[in-house]
Amino acid sequence: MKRVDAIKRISEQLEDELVICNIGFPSRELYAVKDSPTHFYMLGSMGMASSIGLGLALAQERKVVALDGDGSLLMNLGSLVTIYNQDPENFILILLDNECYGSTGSQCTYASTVNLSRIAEAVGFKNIFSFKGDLDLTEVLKAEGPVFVHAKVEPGNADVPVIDMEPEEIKERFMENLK
Ligand SMILES: Cc1ncc(C[n+]2csc(CCOP(=O)(O)OP(=O)(O)O)c2C)c(N)n1
Ligand SMILES: [Mg+2]
Repeated sequence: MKRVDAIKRISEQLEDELVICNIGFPSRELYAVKDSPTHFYMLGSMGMASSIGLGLALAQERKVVALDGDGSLLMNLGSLVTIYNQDPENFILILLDNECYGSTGSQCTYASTVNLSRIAEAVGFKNIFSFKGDLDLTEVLKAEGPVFVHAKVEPGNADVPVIDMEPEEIKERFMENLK
């Protein structure tokens, strides 16, 4: 399954959950597949989707889904430790693992030799789901958080345009939806 198909499958199963999406093509693909004021598209640093998602889950009661990448999670592995210790029951971290820095030319990451869900398990996450094919989130959405979802996807980016919203617009629309 390509990352864009995984994103499509995830977005069709979500309702009013808040979504924090990883920088680069994942955000562009989500924006192209389905845009919503419940989406926050990361346009800045790698590694921050899980941390922003955690902060948001702790700050309010709605369910938060963070879509992260293997390269980004590897850049901020400590985030798993913080998430586990903060224990937000309304937080789902979905790792779209293509074993590469897909957005910048598909250079390999170490996700091909290190199993990132085993790391989440070792940290203490109780609810971990692994997918290689169809991303049926029925059980994931019922599970108590923090939940870690490990989805293996194929490398490659969809041919989608850049997001035609200013960063301020994305932030303000998202914050308005939160009120
Ligand atoms: C701190 C930092 N370093 C480098 C970049 C450049 N950059 C943007 S996206 C990306 C690759 C992200 O890889 P991954 O998180 O695995 O997501 P994928 O594109 O593979 O879905 C890189 C290197 C950045 N935005 N921030
Ligand atoms: Mg990747």
